[in-house]
Amino acid sequence: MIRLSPLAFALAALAAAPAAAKEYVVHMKNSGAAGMMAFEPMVVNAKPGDTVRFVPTDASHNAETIPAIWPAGAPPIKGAINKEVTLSVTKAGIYGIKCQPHYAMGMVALVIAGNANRAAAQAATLPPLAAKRLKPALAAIR
Ligand SMILES: [Cu+2]
Repeated sequence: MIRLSPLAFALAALAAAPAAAKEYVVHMKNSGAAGMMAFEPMVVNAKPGDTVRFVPTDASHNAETIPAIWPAGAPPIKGAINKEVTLSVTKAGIYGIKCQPHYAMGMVALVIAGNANRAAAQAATLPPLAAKRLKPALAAIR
């Protein structure tokens, strides 16, 4: 007869449990690592079930969906200026987020939770400064 220790039972239970959902925080800033007008961090690697909070650390920013970079069937987000908005990662795929007032200045972010919409995301037409910041991250998605 095989007897399992309590520790073995505990480890087996841990292995069977789904990974805990995580909450990420992205700051909306006038100046960040990427330069002027930036989401920080600019890229979040997440999984379905996670949430990403976009926090108005500095004034006059918002966070909303870039329609060309959004998983099919995932509800879009549109935060008001100076308001926090939370993205619930419901579908696997790539989520593009922009600050509407500073989109042309390259204020964009990515939440990468899979590659389901990779071709569309990589082909998306973006304002030049937004493309400059996002294209390297998009090109790295396999
Ligand atoms: Cu902004």
